[in-house]
Amino acid sequence: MQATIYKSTGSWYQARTASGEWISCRIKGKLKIDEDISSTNPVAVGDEVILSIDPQTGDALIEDILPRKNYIIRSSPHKRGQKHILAANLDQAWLMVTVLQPRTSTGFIDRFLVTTAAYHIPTSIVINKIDLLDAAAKAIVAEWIEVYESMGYPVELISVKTGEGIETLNSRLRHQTTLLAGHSGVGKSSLINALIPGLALRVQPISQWSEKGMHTTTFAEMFELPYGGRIIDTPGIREFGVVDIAPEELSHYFLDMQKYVTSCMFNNCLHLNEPGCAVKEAVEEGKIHFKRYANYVHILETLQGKK
Ligand SMILES: Nc1nc2c(ncn2[C@@H]2O[C@H](COP(=O)(O)OP(=O)(O)OP(=O)(O)O)[C@@H](O)[C@H]2O)c(=O)[nH]1
Ligand SMILES: [Mg+2]
Ligand SMILES: [Zn+2]
Repeated sequence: MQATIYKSTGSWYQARTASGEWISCRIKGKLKIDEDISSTNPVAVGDEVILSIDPQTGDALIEDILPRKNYIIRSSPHKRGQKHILAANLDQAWLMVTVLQPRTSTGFIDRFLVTTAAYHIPTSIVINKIDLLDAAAKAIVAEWIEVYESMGYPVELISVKTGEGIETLNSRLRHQTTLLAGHSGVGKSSLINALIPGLALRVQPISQWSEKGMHTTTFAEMFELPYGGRIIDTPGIREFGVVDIAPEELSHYFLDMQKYVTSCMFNNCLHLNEPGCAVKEAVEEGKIHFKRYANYVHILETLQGKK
């Protein structure tokens, strides 16, 4: 029997069959796992699985995972080598960010965008809590819009609190499977509550002293949208480590660098100190934002194991 994984707690899973039946299941002891991926979670939300019923206990077991169309994977910098799949089989990813309460860094944004580019997942940036913006924060938002829209990432400005911008999101979610990711406290679960009447997911104010979220959502879970389509709520990500990308490939996934890399003198140019580097030239001429380049160098160093 085939089913889709809607929720994963690590020890049990909530699956839904094509006919709409909900089944809670566990992983079969000797499930064959894709060795190339080697993540801490072998089965992720969005996975299509084959279930069987154990004749002795009556438990539903995950026998097999069907090949994934795509997935988003990250590492935790504090647990070296440990990789985690956020979700699989996505049509798009939405990265929710905030300038205030909490502050999202461009380093975090760029690490996420590199990963979704590498797996060919269309990605948008959703800036929430625009009701809180003062003049300085508005300037940061304007800069993000300019930098990211110019390389093709849609940027949406919303406030779940006032409802501003929410209506326009519906048409972009319809009939799509969308992953919603971001730091804890940016308002992911609040947005899903606003989109699905009666859902009432738990939300919590951010901590007053640290200005950071409280990690309210603890497991990824997918929800059906009233107009067709599915959205995946995820636990807040503290740090998003880029994995499984070769250092010499990295610049191909920086959409603003992509068009310059073929003009570098060396075809294995890492765009650091090589002569005739078209990427560095574009940075010096202001065609690539210097912060994007700084984030590139930082990610490159982590991929090379220097950090
Ligand atoms: N001012 C303001 N507060 C908001 C807005 N959206 C959400 N919040 C508040 O932000 C806090 C965190 O919201 P959550 O929805 O729990 O955040 P989350 O991203 O799901 O957090 P985790 O589950 O920890 O990852 C709550 O107190 C919300 O009421 C907004 O547009 N403006
Ligand atoms: Mg949440
Ligand atoms: Zn170069």
